Amino acid sequence: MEITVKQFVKEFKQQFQSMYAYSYEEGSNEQLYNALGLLVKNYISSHWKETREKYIKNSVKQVYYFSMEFLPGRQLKSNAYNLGLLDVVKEGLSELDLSFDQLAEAEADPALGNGGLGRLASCFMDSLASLGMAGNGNGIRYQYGLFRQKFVDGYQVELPENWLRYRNVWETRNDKSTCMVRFGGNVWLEENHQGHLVPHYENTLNVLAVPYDTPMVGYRNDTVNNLRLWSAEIPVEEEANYHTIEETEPIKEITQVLYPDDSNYEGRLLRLKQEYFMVSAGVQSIIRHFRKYNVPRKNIPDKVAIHINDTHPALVVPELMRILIDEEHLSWEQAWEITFKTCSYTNHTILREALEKWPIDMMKELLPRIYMIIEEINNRFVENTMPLYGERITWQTAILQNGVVNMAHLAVIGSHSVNGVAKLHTDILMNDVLKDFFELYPERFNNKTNGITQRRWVHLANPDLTQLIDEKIGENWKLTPSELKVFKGFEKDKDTLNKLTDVKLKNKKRLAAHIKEVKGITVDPNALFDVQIKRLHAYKRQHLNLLHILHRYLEIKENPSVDYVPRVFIFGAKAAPSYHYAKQIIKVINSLADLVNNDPDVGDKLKIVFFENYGVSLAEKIIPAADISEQISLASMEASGTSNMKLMANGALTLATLDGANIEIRDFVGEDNLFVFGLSSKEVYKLKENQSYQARELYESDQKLKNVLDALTNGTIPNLQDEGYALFDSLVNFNDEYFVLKDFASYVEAQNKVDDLYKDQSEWARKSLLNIASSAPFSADYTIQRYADDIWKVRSCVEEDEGVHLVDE
Ligand code: T68
Repeated sequence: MEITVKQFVKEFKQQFQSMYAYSYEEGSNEQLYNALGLLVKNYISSHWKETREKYIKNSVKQVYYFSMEFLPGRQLKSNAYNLGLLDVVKEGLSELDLSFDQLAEAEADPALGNGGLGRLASCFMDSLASLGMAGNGNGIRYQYGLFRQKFVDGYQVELPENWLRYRNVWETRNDKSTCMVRFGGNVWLEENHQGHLVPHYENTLNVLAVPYDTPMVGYRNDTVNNLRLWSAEIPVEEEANYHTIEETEPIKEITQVLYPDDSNYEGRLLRLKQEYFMVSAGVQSIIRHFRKYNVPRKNIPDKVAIHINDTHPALVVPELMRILIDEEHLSWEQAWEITFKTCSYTNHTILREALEKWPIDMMKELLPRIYMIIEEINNRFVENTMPLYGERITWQTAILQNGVVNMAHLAVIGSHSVNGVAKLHTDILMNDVLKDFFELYPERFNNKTNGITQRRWVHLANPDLTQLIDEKIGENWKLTPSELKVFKGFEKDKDTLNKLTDVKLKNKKRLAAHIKEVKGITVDPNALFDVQIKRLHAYKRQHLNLLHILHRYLEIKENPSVDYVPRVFIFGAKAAPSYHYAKQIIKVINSLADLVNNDPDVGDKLKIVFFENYGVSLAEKIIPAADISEQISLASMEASGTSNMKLMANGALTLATLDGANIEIRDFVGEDNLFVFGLSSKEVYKLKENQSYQARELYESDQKLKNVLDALTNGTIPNLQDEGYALFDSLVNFNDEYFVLKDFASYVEAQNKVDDLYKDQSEWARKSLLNIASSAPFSADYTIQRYADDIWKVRSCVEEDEGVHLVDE
């Protein structure tokens, strides 16, 4: 976009004045940010309109990514960057004596997701737009995002996240495109004059779905796609029926708050309401938009792809059937053909406790018509499957089982494609979790390893690294990520390695200053920065990290001259509010931090920093400063992981089990350039199968491990209630479900190798460079290209010479 600094300055002043009726010099950071955001949005709006019109004019196939969660992060910088305006904006503001970075910090970070799944959805939005593909997001505009985490005396406390407090400049409320969503009541079918069975409804609760649209700006290609988030309101014509504020609550609460659990299915009625609300509004608006295309309904799959991000939006399948049958009057067979060809599904977890199974009674009562359709889908499935595959497989794969609706089964049966998010994960789906389905429909299964957008996670988060890469290999890698491999050619170049070390040090100094500011802890930027940032969960094994730190602490106490490389262990993690054990782990880490950080015997050898309120914005600060990336889940448990990719792209060396996408990281960067430890997934499966694991035996036979575990309960760590005992119990007395003790020795050994390598700074820098140069395959641009080719069958709508241009990896 062509705008001069002079023009920008003029427009910014005008924008501010028209909003606040005084001069910008008197504005607060929030006000200045709002004015700037709205101005940038103005610049976006013509492209937004043109993109939409172009798609309709050319009858372009549209992808709709249905997700209960999106984690876009702050948008000002990223939008200005993708538009090609960031430098102009920065320069213009500095002419006005304003700091861009300071204003950018005033933006609320919309925490409309729990973690990896929501962030992946947002990386995909960025890549879809940057590739010039017609990709729409469909989700919920939660009034409160994921809770704000605080530590009080080391315990996690959850506070409401009122992200809309100072308005949201990026969204546009779109009153022209509202939809009505119906819940409950009675439904019965009656034949009309044409002989169609039509449903009649009575006593339903009617909820108005109001869309708020947010532009998704492509990287320098004039494409602007749409993220549509729905908000629940009382229908205007029904307002008179509501007499008190309390009576309006059941409606307003539908989009009030995000469920804060990323791994445990609770089966709350409100959650089911949220899911159907988002799905129904989304599908209705797709069908409405499809009509603009003027093609027969049987061609819906040629013009529309609906993606189901985990099972949360799986009601898309019966909802699309409902609309096609009840409102478009198609036959069951016609509707099914369309639905199944339109939908595709991604699985993100193998955790049994996370699988959604809604009680039939609940579904029937809340969504009577939808339940009828699910029952019919199930009956037809059973009828078709039984004669070919027999009783066992049929009942194992049915949608209705033991009084529940199995949502994964609904998603698989209703989709033409089912994918996992890393090679190992997809293998596990095919051979274990969905193995019966793999027998029924082998052709539906495929792998799509996750990816990240380098634009946010490297170009913007790490400008100094970006500049160094530009200086060495030119700028092509920004449009063609695979070009990054050229950087490998510099692995022996002293100048490059020195500069790379300098960049890292500079980033670490910046993070050290932030640590000082928010935690009051002084850390040495020359120490090794060891980072584990992700949700807190037993399978991710933050407690394995904890045990290793405790081990180091005990060694230092015993022998203060022990030769450890000074380290800063950095954590960022939220625990689900009801996940007691995860919260106990947080408390123990925080108490250990108090002990270690204040022990004069320890000095700089060991520091622990547990950041509060980990999220996208904090990740952007931490990741560029990381030396070690901790990816230590029990093999087979982490579907993919994506912080592993972000950290690698920023030059951290990975310390990992062979789990999720860590395996692909190893394959791309080579065994010598990361640290692998622990059980393989095969070994984990075997150990579980033959039930031979005895955690207590390890505790009793390994003296070092015993010392560490005893330190959880013998008063070494101050200020604990029963949290140390809880950890000890789970690990020793309840046989250590995630094999922490089993992997401990090999983890400690790998950590010692990390120390050894760090002593050789130029060798460390060489490996770091190789990691950066090998990270291109994890560009979400490639991931999206594969979804587009294999699943959605959509193509770029921009000219060959515009924007991101992918050649093979
Ligand atoms: C994550 N899943 C996977 N779930 O754990 C991670 N779940 O391995 C993977 O990299 C990532 O998805 C992207 O594929 C989640 O983040 C959730 O957040 C979630 C939320 C609600 C309910 C269940």
